[in-house]
Amino acid sequence: MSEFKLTTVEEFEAATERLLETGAKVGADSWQLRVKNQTPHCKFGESGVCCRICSMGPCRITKKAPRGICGCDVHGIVGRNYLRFTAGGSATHSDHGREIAHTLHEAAADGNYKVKDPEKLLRLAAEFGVETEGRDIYDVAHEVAEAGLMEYGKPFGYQVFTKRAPEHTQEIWDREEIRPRAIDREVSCALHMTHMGCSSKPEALIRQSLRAGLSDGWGGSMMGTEFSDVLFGTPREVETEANLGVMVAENVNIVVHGHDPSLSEMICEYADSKEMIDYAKSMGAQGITVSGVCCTSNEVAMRRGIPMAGNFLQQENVVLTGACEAIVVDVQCIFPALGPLSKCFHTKFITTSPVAQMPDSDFIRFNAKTAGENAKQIVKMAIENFKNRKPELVHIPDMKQKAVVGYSVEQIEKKLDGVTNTHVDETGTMMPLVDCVKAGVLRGAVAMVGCNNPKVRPDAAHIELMKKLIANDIILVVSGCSAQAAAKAGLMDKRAKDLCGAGLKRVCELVDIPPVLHMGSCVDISRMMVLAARIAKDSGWNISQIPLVGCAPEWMSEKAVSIGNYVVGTGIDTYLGVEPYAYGSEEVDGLLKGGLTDWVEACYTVEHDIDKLGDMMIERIEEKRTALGI
Ligand code: MSK
Repeated sequence: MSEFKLTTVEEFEAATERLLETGAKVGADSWQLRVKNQTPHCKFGESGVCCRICSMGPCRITKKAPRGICGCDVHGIVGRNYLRFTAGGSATHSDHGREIAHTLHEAAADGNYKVKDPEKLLRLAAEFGVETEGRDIYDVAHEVAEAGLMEYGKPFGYQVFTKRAPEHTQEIWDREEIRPRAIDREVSCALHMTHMGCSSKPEALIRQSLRAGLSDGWGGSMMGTEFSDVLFGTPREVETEANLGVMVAENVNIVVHGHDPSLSEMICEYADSKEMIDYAKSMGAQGITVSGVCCTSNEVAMRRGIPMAGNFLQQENVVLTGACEAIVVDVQCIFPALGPLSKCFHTKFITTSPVAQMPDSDFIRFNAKTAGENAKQIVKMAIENFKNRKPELVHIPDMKQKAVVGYSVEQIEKKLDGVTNTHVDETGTMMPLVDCVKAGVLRGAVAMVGCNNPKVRPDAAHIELMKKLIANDIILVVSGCSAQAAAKAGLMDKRAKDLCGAGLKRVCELVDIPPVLHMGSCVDISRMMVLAARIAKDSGWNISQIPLVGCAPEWMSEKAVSIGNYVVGTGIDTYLGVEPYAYGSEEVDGLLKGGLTDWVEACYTVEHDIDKLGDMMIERIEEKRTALGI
């Protein structure tokens, strides 16, 4: 086995520089150039003090003009903007979950989509009160899907999955009136509250931000995760590779990008068929390589071991290799820049969702009924495009790392069971993990998630923080683009145990895991909520007492704010490396960075110095340990 060495951020950057040289040759634009054009950013927008909710404005709050035309002060304006930002994220995640529910409703024994995890389906049926005795599994699947869809618009009651939380958390949600009702209602209510002439009280706006976030994390996102597991299988430990070097120059390269696994699963299925591989060979290629970007990549990596070409700010790089026959996208986090960029190369930019339509793309409308035909058409298009490559533009950076991924809650339980050899009932136990924390072998855990953002040196914050935390015996559970940063660096290679403190190293060896556990895509942060709930129940601690914090050092999207709100709303202190657009109001800023603790026992900390951010998380974990007397 070759010697293990992490890939450095400097090496990532050198590879990108080389690709940008190709880009310059063909007149391609890039995010690096666009950032320069957009800097400095508008301070009104950045601090959240610009209101364009009605057409009397836009109003911008300054010392000279302390109120908008309607009389709203800076706190109301910033609070409204924050709530709208959250609602955007919550709607987006939840609509993803809804799509998966519709796909489950289409599942059939002889159809495009089948039930791959019937045990999980039966567990969900029990939660939704769906009868299973003597019924066909597909009848059950359709009724569970319908029950899930009802969670979006039901007129009464609360999100079913909130019952998964410990009693104490549920009591807080009820006391603070933030237990989420129907998912769509929380988004609509957010838009209603922020309409001209409605709420301008920061407390009310931030309270609804938490509730809209919780409707995502304990509603739409959780549904997205659970129903995807039923359809495509619950992730299990699997080996894969990460970084641009996973693309193969001799093969037809298809890159899947976005979030919804319904399309990418089908593409993987067809790209792996003998018919398509033979067709690729007949066109002069040696085979077909499917790799991924962003969370679609995480989905297929976790379930099939499909390699990860890169994360958010690497999406243009896959085209710049000159070896990408097709970049196929579904929804979310897709740069419209891919359209014009792909025109500089032979790459087909294929959009597939009515939700994410973009200029300069080939639109192949994808839906569950025609999924097989759609996927086949896309794979064929990519194969037929191989001959159009310009060999002089092809350069794939020789850079990749091995990674072990697939740590669903179920897989973590199984791993722990393997260590203890104790009897585990159907819900498993987290006690071995809790015992390690109590004994101090593990100091605690950090849930690191989120994007890249050009405001932070890409990937550096994720990777440096992870290295620091594992050296301090803090285990990481990660998702989204944070997970891909870790995989690209090599932190998901089991040999990364050698970078850990003695305690975590021992745990990695005993349990046979890497120190950074890939839990999936953005919607899969719901897995982390379930994990926290299970640890709380098994340990007898409240979630807010667990030596655990959340972190999004390079976040950028509305979804990330929605996530932050449900993580904090669940009682987990959350550390950010990028400031939300809220610092223009002392009241809103004060609530987010402290006041929320009185409501939900957790709040945000924002720190731009990444090393300090790491120190603060370690300090908070140690404070929690001291408070527990461990
Ligand atoms: S893809 S939301 S850039 S994590 Fe889920 Fe990555 Fe952030 Fe998109």
